[in-house]
Amino acid sequence: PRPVEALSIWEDARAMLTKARAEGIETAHERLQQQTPHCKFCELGVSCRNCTMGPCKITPKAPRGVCGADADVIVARNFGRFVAGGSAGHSDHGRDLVEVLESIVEGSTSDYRITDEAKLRRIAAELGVTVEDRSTMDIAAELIDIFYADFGSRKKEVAFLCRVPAKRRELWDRLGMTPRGVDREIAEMMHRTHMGCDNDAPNTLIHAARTALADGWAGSMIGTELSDVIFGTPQPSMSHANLAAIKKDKVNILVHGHNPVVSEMILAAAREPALIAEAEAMGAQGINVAGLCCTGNELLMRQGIPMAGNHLMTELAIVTGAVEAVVVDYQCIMPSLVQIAGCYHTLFIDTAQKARFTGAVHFDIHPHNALEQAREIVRMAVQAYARRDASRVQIPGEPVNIMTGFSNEAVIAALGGSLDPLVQAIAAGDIRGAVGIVGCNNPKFQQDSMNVGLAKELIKKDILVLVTGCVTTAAGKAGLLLPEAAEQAGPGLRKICGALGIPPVLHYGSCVDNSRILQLCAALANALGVDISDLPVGASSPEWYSEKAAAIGLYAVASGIYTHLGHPPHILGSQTVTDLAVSGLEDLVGASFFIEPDPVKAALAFDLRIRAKRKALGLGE
Ligand code: NFS
Ligand code: SF4
Repeated sequence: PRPVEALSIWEDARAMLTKARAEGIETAHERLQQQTPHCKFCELGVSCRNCTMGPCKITPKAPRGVCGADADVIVARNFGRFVAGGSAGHSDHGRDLVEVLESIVEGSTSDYRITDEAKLRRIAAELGVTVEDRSTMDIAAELIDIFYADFGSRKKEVAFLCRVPAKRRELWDRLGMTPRGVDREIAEMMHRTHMGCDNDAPNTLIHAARTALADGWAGSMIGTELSDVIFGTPQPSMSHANLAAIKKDKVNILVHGHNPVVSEMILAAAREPALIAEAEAMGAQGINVAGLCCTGNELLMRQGIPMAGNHLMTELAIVTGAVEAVVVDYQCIMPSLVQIAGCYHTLFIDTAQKARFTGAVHFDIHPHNALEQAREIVRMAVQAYARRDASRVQIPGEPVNIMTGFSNEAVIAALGGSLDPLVQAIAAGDIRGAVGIVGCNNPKFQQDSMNVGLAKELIKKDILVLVTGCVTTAAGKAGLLLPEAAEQAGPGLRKICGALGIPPVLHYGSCVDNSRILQLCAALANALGVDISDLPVGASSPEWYSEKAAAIGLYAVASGIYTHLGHPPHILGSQTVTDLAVSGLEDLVGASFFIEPDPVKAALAFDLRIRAKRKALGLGE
C-alpha cells in the first residue's frame, strides 16, 4: 500500500488512514488501486454503450462503431451525457427547494417557514413580479410558478437570465446556447445522444453548454436563492474545521449530502432541550452536529456548524469511532460508508427516496413530517451513544478556526452597500482579479494538495479567492479562511483584507452556491458595462471528480470565465473535442478550459490571463 503521507496533506487524514489499515477497513484509496490501471478506452472517452449493436470501442484498426460513429461523435456524446448528469443533480436539488416553498405556501408544513422575506421580495421584483401591496405568500405563490416553469418546456429562456449582461445573452442566442428549461435541456441531451441523432461533435458540445447553463443560471441558482429565502441569507460568522469537529464526550451526528432541507431539521432537533437532556441522561455532554461535503457547507454558511471534512474525509470521519450517526440526503455519498459504519456502532441513515442505500436505516422525509422524523433520528443517535466502544475512539488534532458566511448580500453590506469599493479596489490593482476554486477531492490526487496549493499561490499575487464545495474545508484546514491569512497575501490584497477584517479566501457556500459567484461576476460586468469574459476573473476545480463539477466547469466557461481543471475529463480520445475545450471555445464564448496538474503553473496561467484582461480594460497590470 502507498504511504499515507502520499494520500493526503492532512495529519487528521493520515492518522485515520493508519487506523483504518490497522483495523482492516478499506477506503477509496485501496479501491482506486484495485481499479488501476483503468480501462484506456473509457479513460479516453472512446467506448460507447448507447445501443446493443455495441458496445463499441475505437481503436486504430476499428475507427468507427457498428453504427459508424467515430471517436469525435462518441466522445462528444459521452461528455454530453456526463454534463447532463451533473446538471440534473444540482437542478433536482433546486427543485426540492421549490417544493418546500410550495408546502409552506400551501400550509402543509409548519416545520419550514420563510426566513428572509426581504430577499423573497427582492428576487420577485427582479423577475418582474408585482410586489407592492401584496402578501409575502401571494408573491411566493407566483414565484413558485415561475421556478417550476423554469424546469419545463414552455419558456424561451430561464428566468434568471435577466441577471446576465446583454452582450452575453446575445452571444448565447446567436450560438443556440440560451437555456430554455432545465428538464428540457437535459432530456434533449439524452435524445441527441441516442444512436443516429446529433452526430456532429461541436454541435453536441454547444448543447452540452446549454445544458450546463440551465444548471448554473436556473437549477443551482434557484437552489441557492430559495435556500436563503427559507433558511436565511448567510452572514459572516466563525466556526471551525477538521476531524476534531467530532467531540469525544458528545453524541456526534454527521450530516452529509447536499440539501439543507433535511439537515436543517436534524440540527433543529439536536438543539431541542428535551433531546439534549436525553443525551445527558446517557452520560454525554450534549449533541454535536458537524458537517461533511455540501450539506455541511449549507449549514456552516447559515448556522455556523463545524465542518468535519470534505469528500475524502467522509469515510475517515467514521473511523474516529466516535460518530453515532451519519445522516445523508443525496449526492457524493460513497456507498462504502454503509460498510464502514457497520464496522462501528455508527448508524447510517438515508432520508431521500431518490438516494437509498442497501443496508441503511431509511427515513422517508417530506416537508410535512420533517421535524418529527428528525427528532426520531436524533433520538436513535443518542441511544447509539451507549454502544460506542471507547477503546476504538481516536479523534486526531485540534480544530482550525474559520470565517464563513460570505453571501453576495453580506459582501455588499461589508462594502458599505454597493459593489463600488470592490470595483475601485480592482481598478486600483489592490485586488488584481478573482478566482473561484471549487469542487472535490479525488483519490487520484494527494488530498487537497492542489486545492490548497493553488489558493496560496493566487493570494500571493493579489488575486482574491472564493471557495465553495469541498475546497472550503481544504482552505479552512489550511488556515486560509481567517483574516490573519491576509499575511500570506500580496500587499494589495493584504491591505483590503485588513481594512475590511476579512480573509483573502472567502467561503461562498456549497456547490450550488457557485451560482452566487456567477451572479457576482454578472453584477461586476454590468457595473463596468462589459461582458463577463472581459473581467479579470477565473475558475478552477483542481481535484474534481464528479459529473456536477463538469457541469459547473462548462457553465463557467460558457458564461465567459477562464476555467482550470487539475485533470481532464474523459475526452482526450477526440482531437476535435479536446481542441474545442482547450482553445476553440475561446473564439466562441470568450473563455476556455485549461488543464494543469501543477498548482504553481496553474496560478501563473491565471496571472497571465488576469494581466491581459486588466490591460484590455485599460487598468494597470
Ligand atoms: Ni461539489 Fe458537493 Fe464535494 Fe465535489 Fe461532491 S460534495 S456538490 S461534487 S465532492 S465538491
Ligand atoms: Fe456502437 Fe454506435 Fe451503438 Fe455506440 S451507438 S454502441 S458506437 S453501434
